[in-house]
Amino acid sequence: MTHPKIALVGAGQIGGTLAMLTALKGLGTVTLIDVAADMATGKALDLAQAGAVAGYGKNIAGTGDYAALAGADVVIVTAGIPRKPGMSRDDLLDINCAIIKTVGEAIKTHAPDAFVIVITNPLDVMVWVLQQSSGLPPHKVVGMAGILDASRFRLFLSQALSVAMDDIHTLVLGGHGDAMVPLLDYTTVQGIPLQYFIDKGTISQSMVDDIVARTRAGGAEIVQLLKNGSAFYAPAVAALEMAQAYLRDEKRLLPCAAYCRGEFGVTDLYAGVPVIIGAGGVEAILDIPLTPDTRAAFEKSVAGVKSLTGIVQERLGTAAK
Ligand code: TXD
Repeated sequence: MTHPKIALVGAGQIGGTLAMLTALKGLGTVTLIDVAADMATGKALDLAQAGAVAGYGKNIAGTGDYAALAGADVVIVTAGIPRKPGMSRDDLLDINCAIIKTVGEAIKTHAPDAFVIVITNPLDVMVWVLQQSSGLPPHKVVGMAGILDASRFRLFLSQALSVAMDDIHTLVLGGHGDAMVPLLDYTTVQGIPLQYFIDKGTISQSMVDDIVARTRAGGAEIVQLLKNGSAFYAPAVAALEMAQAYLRDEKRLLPCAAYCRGEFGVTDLYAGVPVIIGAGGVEAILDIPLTPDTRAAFEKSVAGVKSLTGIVQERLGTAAK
């Protein structure tokens, strides 16, 4: 695609950050869409003016009209409300479900060929609602969470090991919630397993356990500090990594919320799994072997997604099918 169109539904903290990053990376033209139309228009105008200095083009638009989705190659959805201190991601279910259903129907009408990246929480269920209400094929609808969770785990581990984050590779799978599963068996530093550093005494098992716990609470830690809103810089760069993999056919192997058809024993549900993202969207899901303990933790995490999705299926009825 020479000049791809990237539509950002939700022009709030993450949407606005996404717009700036997209423009700076030259990934494509940007259209901000928000029910707060003036806010979308104002941010677009501000970003276009920034282009005079930053050197990117002026192709940035803002509107409250979903018709502006037309022709979008990628749609990134952050429409919804974020958590407040003390709230769980699941507490956002009712209000964000209604919002995402509306957005999905708009995408069905205006951008049925787009690759859709959902960010709105509770993430795994919201991706399911978007896919069901848009009718897009499941491989063109994906959720952003695992990359963000892995970025938190990589930061904390790099601090503990005194190694560069770039050299740490890991996967965080399952639901994007307190039971998410960092895969310690698949965590390496330039290919050297984490266990080597534990055996050497560079880091203790209890320190690793603390890093897992801090990763699981990573979102709440920032919500508590910000008081009004949740993380937005890291979620934005994570979603952009997925969009770029699609637009440039990069065949990236990334942890994302993808529609499972039996992988890891998960059926008709979105869950965080290792996927390959390229021009075909989610081109593959890697059903990698898990140790019994990790498998049990994964199944526990996905059970939470399954029960929340079941609630939504009941509320939306067959219309969601
Ligand atoms: O890893 C992840 N997936 C999470 C996701 C990481 C961080 C944040 N997570 C969730 O993303 C968070 O819990 C929220 O559900 C979304 C968006 O977070 P953000 O911080 O960007 O929220 P804002 O700043 O409130 O922006 C949301 C915008 C706001 O401007 C609303 O006016 C708009 O969404 N909104 C809508 N836009 C279009 N259409 C509709 N219907 C709509 N309703 C609200």
